[in-house]
Amino acid sequence: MRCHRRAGPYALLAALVMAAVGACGGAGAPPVEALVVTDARIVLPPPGAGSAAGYMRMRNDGDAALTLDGLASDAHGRVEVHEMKHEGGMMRMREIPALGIAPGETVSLEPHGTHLMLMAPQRDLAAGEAVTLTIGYRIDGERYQRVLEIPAEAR
Ligand SMILES: [Cu+2]
Repeated sequence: MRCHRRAGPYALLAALVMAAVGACGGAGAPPVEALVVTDARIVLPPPGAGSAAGYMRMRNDGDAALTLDGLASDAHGRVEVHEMKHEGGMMRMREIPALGIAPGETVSLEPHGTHLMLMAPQRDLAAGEAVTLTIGYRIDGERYQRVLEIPAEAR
């Protein structure tokens, strides 16, 4: 149990209360289950075009902030989180190196918004196949991961 995020004059009282109820931080999911991913899909590029896109909802069910910390695909050499930015009248993609998700927050990765970019394909993927995506994240400096089978679909 890690309760050291609390600070200030009430820290000791809070720690005592939490020790009394036998839980750290209340009703939220434990860190190993904090990241909940739903509606995940991968959209394949046209043949030979390179990068695929990943869309999903990521929810933090825990009591502490969560930061993404490393993504990997069994079918790609590199996976990044990208955001879309207006720059000089054009939409450009930019990497978000460490996406943060607050407790209770849901981040939607969707077309024309923040998304995953699955780059440097290592094998041919057909629609209907699944990609094994590993999502690493940190909570209070500890590392956890989710491993998901995500269906690939044609654009
Ligand atoms: Cu992108």
